[in-house]
Amino acid sequence: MGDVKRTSLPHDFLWGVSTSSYQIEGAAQADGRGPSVWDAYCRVLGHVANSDTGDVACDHYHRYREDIALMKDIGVGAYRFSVSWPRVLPTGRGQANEAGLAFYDRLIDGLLAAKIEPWLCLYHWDLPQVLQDQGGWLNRDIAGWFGDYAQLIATRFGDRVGRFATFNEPSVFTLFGYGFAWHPPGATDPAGLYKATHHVNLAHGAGVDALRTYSPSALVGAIHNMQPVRPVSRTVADEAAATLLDEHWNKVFPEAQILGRYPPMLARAIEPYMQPGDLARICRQPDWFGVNHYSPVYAKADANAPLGFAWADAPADVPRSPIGWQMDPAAFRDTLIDVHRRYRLPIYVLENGAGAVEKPDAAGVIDDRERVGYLSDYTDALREAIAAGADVRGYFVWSLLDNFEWGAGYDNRFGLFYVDYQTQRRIPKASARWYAQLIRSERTGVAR
Ligand code: GCO
Repeated sequence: MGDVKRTSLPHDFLWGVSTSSYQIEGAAQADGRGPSVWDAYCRVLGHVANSDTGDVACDHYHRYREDIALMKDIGVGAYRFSVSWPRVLPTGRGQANEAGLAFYDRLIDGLLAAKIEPWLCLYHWDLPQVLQDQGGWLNRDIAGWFGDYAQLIATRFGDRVGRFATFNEPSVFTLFGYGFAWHPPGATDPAGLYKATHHVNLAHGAGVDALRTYSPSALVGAIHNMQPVRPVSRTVADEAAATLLDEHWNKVFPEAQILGRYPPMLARAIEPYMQPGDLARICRQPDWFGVNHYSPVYAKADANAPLGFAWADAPADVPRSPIGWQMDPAAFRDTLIDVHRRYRLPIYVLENGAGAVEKPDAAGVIDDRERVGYLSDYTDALREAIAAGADVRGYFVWSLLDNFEWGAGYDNRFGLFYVDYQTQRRIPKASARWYAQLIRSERTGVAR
């Protein structure tokens, strides 16, 4: 792909890194933070590998200054993080927790001082447990609760934050939480899934309205995992499974939010939970489209699964990352081109990266060449997408730090920086140096 490397990126192309609150902050009991659904879910045996929890995580709550310094060292122009709803509103709504808000003030001010643009996501899955106790995403009132939370955040931080996202990967937390019981609340309840899906979309609409009202200059969007869904075989049943998973995974949120419609199969399933005017409450033209992408996914029919389909393994012979995820940069390129054609919005890749089970060698070095290979191939694919006309304006690596990888606990590491959880020491991996070099060469126009 020699020519591809010379494809020039827009001069203001944004290089960044991403994290999320529950995965890195720790300080679960500090300064009045309330419990989230993940705190509760982690405590049930069997939910998370090694019974890991986010109680301490990377202790970013106390070490954010050091983490900003790491970002500055790499030279990123932007940092995407999420606010922990229960840290700023321990009871979900009503009285705000000043100490929690003050943490994000310090973080944002530190980023701005380091000339790193803060990108703030309102929801990366850590719903206040008290709201779960009132029905959580099954309670239609949650759209209003989310709107009030968005108002608080816009009012408090809108003077310094210019980019807001409502939700991170709504399809993942709804499908895993209500379809497969892999995330809180651990349900396998198709009716609950359809209802929760619709209520998340209503909350998105309410959130966008609040952000735009209380922070009028903000540029607002949402972050969607977009991955081609492939049938594991060419049978009619597996093809139908892939089409249905594709509606859940790639369509039911962005199509409702941007095009004002539900995809055909899910439109029928969601219909009973809709009220007149709902799609008009959901549909808002965003300012940008956030894409998270790692690999294609495979679907198969499964008559015993609650939704009639199941995840399937990728074919045995495909290239894989160290934790077994398929590596297919062409699928990334095609996804970006497809998102561009469908939505015609500025695209920011807000997550891409590779997981590994790794540790420093005897010399204390983490030579993560597989991750470097992955990032190199995927950023080349991004250039190809741009050369083909996709309006991609930024790319953020997942993740700055190794962190709490949901059901996999701390075993799977995605960081550019290794975290020694015993000492909380951060160690740059080879990929951190590679990324710094990439950013530097793009900035100075030096050919790679
Ligand atoms: C997300 C992701 C992250 C994961 C990452 C690696 O939704 O943003 O799930 O939180 O850590 O995708 O799996």
